[in-house]
Amino acid sequence: MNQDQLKQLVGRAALDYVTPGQIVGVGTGSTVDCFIDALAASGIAVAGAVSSSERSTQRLLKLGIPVLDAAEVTGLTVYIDGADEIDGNGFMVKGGGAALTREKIVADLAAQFVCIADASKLVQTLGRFPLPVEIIPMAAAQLARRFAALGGEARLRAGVVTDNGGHILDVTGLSITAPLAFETEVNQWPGVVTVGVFARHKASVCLLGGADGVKTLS
Ligand code: ABF
Repeated sequence: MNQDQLKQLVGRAALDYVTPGQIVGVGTGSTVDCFIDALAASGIAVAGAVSSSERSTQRLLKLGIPVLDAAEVTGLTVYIDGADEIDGNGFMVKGGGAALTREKIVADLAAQFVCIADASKLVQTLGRFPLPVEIIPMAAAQLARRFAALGGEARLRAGVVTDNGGHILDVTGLSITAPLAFETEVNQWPGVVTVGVFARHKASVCLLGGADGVKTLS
């Protein structure tokens, strides 16, 4: 199976974590697009979705799935989202789709985070994928210096303004061996809106699509 077929496989597999009548948290990206399409085709009548991006919102609405604002719920049973990298502990790098801030907000509402990914996303150590960081533009130069002190090279993602009006730094050259400590440290740097390490909000379950089908890591 090619990567698209693997994304469709895990998108369908995530339906096992959705029950009729509930409100589901929905992430962003091409794998999540497969989940949204599978959900719409499944006939599972969810009460609605809390979405992590305009991209996912448009897709959900087009397929007839109501979208609620995060402020309208007090919590979610499940949040379904992709990742750019995931390690064996469920720690992730996310943000390739520039939606990391709202993804973390919606993940924070959910009791369970189900990550759906093709096997190419599984890594031993996070950092091979350029780490996305949503920032306040005026802090860009100082944050680049801070990442350089950690061995990273930060580049502004050209032509991208997030749904929140923020800019994105992509940081290459990092080896994130302690994701929780790294996320906690970088979160405190002035000008950082969201760092794309999801360790405090790690995946409780990962559905990994590979040649042998879907592997469930938890
Ligand atoms: C999203 O999933 C983003 O955080 C991440 O970049 C993306 C992965 O996208 P795709 O499923 O298209 O590989 O949550």
